[in-house]
Amino acid sequence: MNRPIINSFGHPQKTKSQLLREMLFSEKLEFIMEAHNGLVAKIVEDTGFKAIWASGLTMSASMGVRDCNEIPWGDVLTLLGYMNEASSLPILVDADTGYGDFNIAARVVSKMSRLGIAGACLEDKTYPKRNSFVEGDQQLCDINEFCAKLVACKAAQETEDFCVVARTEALITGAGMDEALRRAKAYHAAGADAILIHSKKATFDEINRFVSLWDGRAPLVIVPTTYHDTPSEVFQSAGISTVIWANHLLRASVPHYRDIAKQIFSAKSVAALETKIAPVKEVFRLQNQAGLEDAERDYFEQASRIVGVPENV
Ligand code: SPV
Ligand code: MG
Repeated sequence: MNRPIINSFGHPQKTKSQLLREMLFSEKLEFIMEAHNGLVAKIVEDTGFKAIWASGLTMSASMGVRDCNEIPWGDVLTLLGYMNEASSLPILVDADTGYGDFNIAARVVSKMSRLGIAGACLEDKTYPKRNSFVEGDQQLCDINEFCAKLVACKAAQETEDFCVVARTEALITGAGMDEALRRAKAYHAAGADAILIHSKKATFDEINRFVSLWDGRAPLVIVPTTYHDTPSEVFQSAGISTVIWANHLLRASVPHYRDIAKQIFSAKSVAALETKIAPVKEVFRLQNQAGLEDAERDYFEQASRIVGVPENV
């Protein structure tokens, strides 16, 4: 939910979108971790992260489909609803290209903001998009068309602080640095709250060049998947606002799932695995099983006070 979280004194605290906005505009380098379901969202929160990236790649992969809009956007909303309830962290959604034209993108943003999602990131490729690291054709959409999409999305958001992050894929598609800067400036003028500048290079140099030419008119967000060896201090001193660790928990799960599945398959037994897997009790904790038991007790006690029916009847 995006409603203000109530603190222990009963005072409303900040909404999720306000929290995300503060991160984007803070002086300090901030980090956002990916999640692709409610369980992972809860683990990200438990770890200490302040926000979640609902990654298009990892949500798709977790459903066994490709990252090219194979999940219908209604299903993305359903998944986001679970993730948003499982964790109190703000979610920045990877909304791909907005799943269609300006009209579809605006409808999606309106629904996401009503669901309590903190922000949406839209990228300037043609629909259906392909993951930025997939070899082959990567098409930028028309700059005016994308600006109109951003204007429509900002007009459609139904919570004041909802953040629209505009992502340019100009460097990914090979359109060049000047085009990346031209687009980033236009997207900010069209209402984007922040700019995500993406690169598939193995070093930070390309993004660093972009940052050195950027006048700071909007915060910059990066996704260091390929330039993974760059220390975060370098991002901080370059003036980056926010780093997204976009796919690492999904990728971590693959070898672990495979390893455990292989062990059980070949041993035809689950003996000796307990130290390598989470206890069932930990799964219950992540699901907030205790919350259900507390609620049941409270409601039945209240009901028995109201109607005077003895407990356990
Ligand atoms: C995602 O996480 O789906 C992203 C980031 O869009 S990337 O995969 O690097 O394009
Ligand atoms: Mg994506």
